Amino acid sequence: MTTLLLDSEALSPSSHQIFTASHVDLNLPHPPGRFFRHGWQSWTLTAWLDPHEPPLPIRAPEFRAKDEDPPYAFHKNHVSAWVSAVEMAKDDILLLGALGLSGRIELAAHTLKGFYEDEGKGEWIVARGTEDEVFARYASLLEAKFGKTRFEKPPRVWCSWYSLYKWINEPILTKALHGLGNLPFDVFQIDDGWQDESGHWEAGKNFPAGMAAFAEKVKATGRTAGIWLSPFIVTPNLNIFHEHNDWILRDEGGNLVTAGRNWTGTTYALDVTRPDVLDWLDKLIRKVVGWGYGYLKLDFLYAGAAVGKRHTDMPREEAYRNALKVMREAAGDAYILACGAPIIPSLGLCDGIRIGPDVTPYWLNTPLTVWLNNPNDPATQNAIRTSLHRLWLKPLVHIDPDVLFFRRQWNALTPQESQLLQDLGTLTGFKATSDLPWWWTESEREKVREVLEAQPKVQRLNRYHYQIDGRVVDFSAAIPIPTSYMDFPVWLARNCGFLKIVRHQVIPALLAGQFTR
Ligand code: 9PG
Repeated sequence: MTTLLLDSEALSPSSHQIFTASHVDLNLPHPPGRFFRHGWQSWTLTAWLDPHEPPLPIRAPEFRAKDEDPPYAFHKNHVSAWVSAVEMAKDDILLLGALGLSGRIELAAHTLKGFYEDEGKGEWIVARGTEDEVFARYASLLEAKFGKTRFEKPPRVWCSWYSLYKWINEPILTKALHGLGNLPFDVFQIDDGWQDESGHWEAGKNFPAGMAAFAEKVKATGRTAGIWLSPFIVTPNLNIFHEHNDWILRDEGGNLVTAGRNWTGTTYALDVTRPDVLDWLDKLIRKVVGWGYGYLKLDFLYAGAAVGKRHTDMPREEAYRNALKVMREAAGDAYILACGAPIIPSLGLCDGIRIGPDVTPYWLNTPLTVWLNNPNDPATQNAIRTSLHRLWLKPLVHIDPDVLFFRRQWNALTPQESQLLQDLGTLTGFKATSDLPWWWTESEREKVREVLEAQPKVQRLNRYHYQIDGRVVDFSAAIPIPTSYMDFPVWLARNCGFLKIVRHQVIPALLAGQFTR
């Protein structure tokens, strides 16, 4: 073990140093005003936090597996994945960043403690300067180490999830595809629901003509066909779960490792170091690309880096990156959007990456976010907060803040909240929506065209204020992290939250599907 002791005051403004060590202790002259916490995967909280407030664990275990970096879920101090920063004075930021795959940084009183989870040695950067300067410096080192997206411009995407959820079928998607007319969408992407189960990657009963036939329909409109897959997780009802039970990752005690819940129940993680699993992943991606899909949204990727005892013993994020590389090679020229993905280990192997939790057609689901202490939960406020703190990744990879809402129908966001999300889409340059075209009024449809075509001048004024073509946009409303110190029973919070999902997400989806069969 090599611990490097550094005194932050030895670093002059606008400078940086690079070191190799397994541990770095960066002593601060006084407790910082703010601490930048970077979440492990797409959905995990990323924000400037008040270091005096201790971390609050997510109260429901199924969300800890899905949303957090599980080994640190109950850590007494704040732990940041790969990079952290502290605010020592106004415009005087100190950043400590790892250039290796398993780097973590803990804030312990006056010390930033960097460590590699696998105890290995690795590179670190310490930088001092303005917020823009230090994050740009870190990003350029990451680019040199891991590479960047291969596509110049992010695609403009229609995605089926945030209107139809899993209730998709061939007729309704065909209607949506044709309803887009000549709006400038580059990709038409089918989300979760086309398959019968995650792990059995064949057209389900709602796509009787098969997935290749649907890709043909999309391509005939001049667009790229996109499809969703969660290649690293399987559900327990599947043949592969029973026939290849040894493919499932186990913990040290021999128990199967669950990868949290999705909309259909508990999922399990594959052991992605097994040659037979890698071969299966390779064939899966080649099959889907062979069907005609040129845009792959690969979701729940964190499961590839779950904690467990693997066939080949290696650090979990290295196992993840190797498996992603296999899929990258199998995908050829297809665009890969990584979702639910550990951020740094995905760089250079994906073209786009989701940088926040899912949006919803409402601001916050109070029972799920506030009562359960889960700022990673799907909700537009949570999505804006985390995505906004990851804009510094833009030079490396297309950053996807999730879809924008243009519809007023089936949308409980206020016009100001919808606009804020659209402005975030403009900042990232990654513009997508799930609105069903027949939900738009004529003027909403025109707004879609305008936003998709716009290339405004964007200027960062300060942390939460941007100027977009002369208009000042204030994101402050999304920044607070509301918490509750009341001990609501977890079952009650879950059920109340679920009611909100039914009211605003499930019912509109079911009604839309009902009339299109
Ligand atoms: C499809 C979706 C969409 C979405 C992804 C991911 O059960 N859950 O709490 C849960 C939360 C988020 C989630 C799925 C399930 O979202 O981010 O864009 O593709 O999967 O299932």
